[in-house]
Amino acid sequence: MGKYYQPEIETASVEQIKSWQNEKLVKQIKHVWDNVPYYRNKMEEKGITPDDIKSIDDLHKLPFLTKDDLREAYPYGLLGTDLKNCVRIQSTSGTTGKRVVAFYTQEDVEIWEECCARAIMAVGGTNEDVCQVAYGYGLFTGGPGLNGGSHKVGCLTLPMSSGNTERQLQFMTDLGATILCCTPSYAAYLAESIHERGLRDQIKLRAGIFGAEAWSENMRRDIEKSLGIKAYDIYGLTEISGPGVSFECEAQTGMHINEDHFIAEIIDPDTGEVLPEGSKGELVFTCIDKEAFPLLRYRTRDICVLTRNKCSCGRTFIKMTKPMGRSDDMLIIRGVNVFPSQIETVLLQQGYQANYQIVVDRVNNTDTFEVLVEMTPDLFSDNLGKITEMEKELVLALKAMLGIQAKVKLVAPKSIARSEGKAVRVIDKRKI
Ligand code: DLL
Repeated sequence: MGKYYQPEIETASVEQIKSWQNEKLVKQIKHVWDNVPYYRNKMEEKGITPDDIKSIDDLHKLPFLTKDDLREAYPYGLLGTDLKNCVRIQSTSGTTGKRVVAFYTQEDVEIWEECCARAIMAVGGTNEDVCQVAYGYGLFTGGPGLNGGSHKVGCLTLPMSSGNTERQLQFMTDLGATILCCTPSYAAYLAESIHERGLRDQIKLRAGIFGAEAWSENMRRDIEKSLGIKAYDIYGLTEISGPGVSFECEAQTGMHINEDHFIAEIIDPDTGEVLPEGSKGELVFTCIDKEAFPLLRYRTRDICVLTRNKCSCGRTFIKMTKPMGRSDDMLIIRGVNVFPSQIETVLLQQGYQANYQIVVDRVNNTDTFEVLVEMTPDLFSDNLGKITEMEKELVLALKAMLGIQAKVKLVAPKSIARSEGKAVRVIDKRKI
């Protein structure tokens, strides 16, 4: 059983990795300078040209990119190649209705799928495995990414997408799925459903590849125990490709970053200063071989720590800890990115004011999501039927914006506590 998808790369010496990075970075800067006027302008504003970037030691000279840049350049402003060379988009919901749209050439898709193949082989995946992909398919990157990786490894791939638990369990038992890919909350829900139905003896799962949202070591142990599997973390973001930017190995002590494609830095989120290895800060990625969507120094807003210790799995790629939080106000609820501003937009569109509170909790390993909304005096009603009707309308409008179901509770005008400083919009009771 081979445990690496590309052993010569995954176990290369650190000098070799740095030398690949130097070479690819210099080429990538030229590619971006020549093809992405938006980024070229940013470089010119900083007074630098491609000649200033000779190796990764010069990376800090480059300007950062943020989600605001993506919004400003939407949809085509950061494209690094002709649209006719692009074969795919993926997307996440973005703030105030504007989505993040990432583009891929065929080569970009190949590399992304290779990264996912590495993640599957790192959990012991081979062509004898049956890989059940229960991440969402479609615009979300989870399903398509792991699906492609599973094909590359040669697993029998079950492209289930998320939801429809009865069908998930039927295929899992009938076809003997051995690897499960989904969000940790969905894995926990599936585990619970398996026990409720007395199916524990009929499943053959041995590994899970769970990511797209924060989950704790406790949750890992719960899932491992209840399904009798080893549960591994996987990380990624749409802007940088999707799942597989980094992945966990048998050591289960952090995720190896695919450094032959992405250079990682940790910065101080307030000053932008690059911090030394081992410091906690915001993760920044530079894509060094993407053609269609070549983001440089993209600020992920995820807070974590990078360390390069010798790993028992033999991989030499640097490791990142699980994200420990965010440097912006984005929430991840049931694997879906949610910004308070999106909720505000919906409320204003529906004639409410921006007096609301989001309450998130995790009950039985599943996220609960409630939005309390103040009625305005003219919308105020003591007719219970009318209120239920208005709540239902808001549930639908929020679902259309966010893609997930919230519980909505309308409350009397002025009943949400006013704050003297920043409004307390979010009450996150999850202990992760
Ligand atoms: O969540 C890609 C993905 C799909 C990763 C399937 C893993 C598995 P986005 O929807 O763009 O992409 O959300 C990206 O999700 O910036 C993190 O804040 C968070 N995130 C992703 N993976 C993890 C993880 C996908 N393993 C945002 N642990 C990122 C904690 C994660 N947070």
